[in-house]
Amino acid sequence: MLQLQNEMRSAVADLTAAFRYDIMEGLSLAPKAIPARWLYDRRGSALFEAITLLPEYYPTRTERSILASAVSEIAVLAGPGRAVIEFGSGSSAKTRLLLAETEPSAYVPIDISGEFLREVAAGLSHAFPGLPIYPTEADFTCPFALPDEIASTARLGFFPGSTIGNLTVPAAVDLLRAMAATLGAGSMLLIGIDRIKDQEVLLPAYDDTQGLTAAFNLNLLHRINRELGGSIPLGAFRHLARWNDAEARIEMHLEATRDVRFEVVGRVFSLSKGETIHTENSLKYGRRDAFVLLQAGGWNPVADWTDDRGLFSVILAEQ
Ligand code: AVI
Repeated sequence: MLQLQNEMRSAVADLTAAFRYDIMEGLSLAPKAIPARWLYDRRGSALFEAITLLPEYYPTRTERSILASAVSEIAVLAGPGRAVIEFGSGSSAKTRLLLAETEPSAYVPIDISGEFLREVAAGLSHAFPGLPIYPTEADFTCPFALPDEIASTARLGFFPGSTIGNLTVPAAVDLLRAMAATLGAGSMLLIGIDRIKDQEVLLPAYDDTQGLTAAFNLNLLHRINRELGGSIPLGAFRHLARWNDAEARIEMHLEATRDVRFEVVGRVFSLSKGETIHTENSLKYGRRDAFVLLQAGGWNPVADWTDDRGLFSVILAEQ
């Protein structure tokens, strides 16, 4: 018990130190940029969940409807008896679809938040009473071990939501390679990847009329003030979403609406009016770009599915 408490305390201390480091580093860059992972504190995660329900935010419901119509084909291609390994917070609707159809031998949800994992596992064990579930608390961007119980079981990795799009291309390739190494020879990967499309569809998805995406982005400044004792005047910033065509990505920024100076951990930072803090990239991929990305990451596409407007891709790949 004491050891667990000490481990939890040191994990929290590590996270706080990493947050402080990334913020101080990111605010010192020119142009300023902060890694997107810090958008997801408790409030940020709740706001993101709310974003996925917005009429403008097409990825979640489009991916879900693609999966609903493709899942029986996926089940045939993957075959029964695989352990399904889900990377990141299991959005239960999509996971349930997959578990219901693919006759898995086990389910391994992987998430950095133990609390979240326990909730997911409890919900799913009611819905799938005979299915062994092995919640695994890990940062899947770093090397980690799968549970011993599935040591000799064929695996199907599941990485929905186009989370891969929040990484730069080299980081995405590294992650896909790490997944290939973790899942092992003979494994398959089912991945959701958002597509390049018209700005008329993309921009509202990242700058909605209800202002939820703006609140999600601005929450980062609240977090810096609260956790690092910052003095950032929140009213001096606005949410900005823009399409970077050369990089095929939506960028989120926090733009200074006037010249502004503030302190974080005793250091003074300043921005001129119009200057921004870059807070997120969401890369979009054409069909062939996505195949090339997967191949560079050690995965050969076997089949892919899209919706009738070609907004989103679900791809099944093998090693
Ligand atoms: C989590 N990720 C795939 C979302 C996206 O679409 O890039 C994060 C997000 N940012 C703003 N809205 C949603």
